[in-house]
Amino acid sequence: MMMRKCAAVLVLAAVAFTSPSLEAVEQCAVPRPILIDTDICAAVDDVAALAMANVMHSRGEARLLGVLVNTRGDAGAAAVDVVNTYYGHPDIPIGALQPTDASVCENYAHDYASRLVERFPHDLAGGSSADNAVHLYRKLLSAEKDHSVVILSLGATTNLSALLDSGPDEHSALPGAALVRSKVARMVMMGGQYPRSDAAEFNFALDPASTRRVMLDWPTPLVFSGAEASVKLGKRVSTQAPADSPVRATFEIGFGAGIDSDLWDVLPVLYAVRGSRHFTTVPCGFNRIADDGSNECVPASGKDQRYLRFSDPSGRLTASIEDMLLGVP
Ligand SMILES: [Ca+2]
Repeated sequence: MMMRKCAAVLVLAAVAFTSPSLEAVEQCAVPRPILIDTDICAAVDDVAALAMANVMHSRGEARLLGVLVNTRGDAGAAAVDVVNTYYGHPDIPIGALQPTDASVCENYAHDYASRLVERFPHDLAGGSSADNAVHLYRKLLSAEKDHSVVILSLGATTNLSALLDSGPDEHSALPGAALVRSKVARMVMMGGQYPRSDAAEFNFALDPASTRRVMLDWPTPLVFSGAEASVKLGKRVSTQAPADSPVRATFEIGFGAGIDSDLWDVLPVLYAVRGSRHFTTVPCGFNRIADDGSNECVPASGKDQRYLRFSDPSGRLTASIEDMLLGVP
């Protein structure tokens, strides 16, 4: 019955050239098809988020269609392949912002990406050997049902802005914005602070012009998870996960063994896959981006932009996330 209702909702949206409501999306498309756009290398978060997506993919809650890297360092895409390979999904497509370069993330989390690549099995040599991120977005989106894909933006918005600007190719005759409108149900973005940032948040400040472009022109609902929404964990992962786990290694390198620290990217993954069970959404109006990447929700009509509220006073949700990261594949 639910599948029939979902099909009707999605067909109606397609006929009306609109996006289905957030609530309809949450009830439909299980396992949920997701794409992750990551600044892997910059913070430990991205490895944890990618690990969760792999676990949910194995459990049949999500379908991880592909991973797009938005950092320039060549090791980033190979580090994604390390995590996917560990969880038994070595062939999940990986795209990269190109051209890549020799930059490392030594200022962040002790450059765990390069160290993972040295220590753990994978077969993608690096971002220069990966598909171009925008090309891969277009290929993967065009193969999915209309209004079905949830994009998770966990870093810079550079690939997303380039996707909007992309032209027709061998995968789709639609230009980028139309392809997104056709295939994407919504995008969940870690970035900003709500309802207004005290100072520019890291992700939005990586490429403020692209962030502003996405807020103005992205043609589906947007849901933001801000700097104020984080969980503190890592102690158990870095001491109890299997010794051959690249997730354990990342926490050891980035935080140190036995240390709990703040993570942000895991929350949007949970929301994207499981919907509003653990969260409430608050209308943002329009997320206005200043030149430095700082943000503010301002009243607007015609936009469906919301931010997440999350609380976990019992710590149960945080523990369940850490349980997922502890799991043996
Ligand atoms: Ca990130």
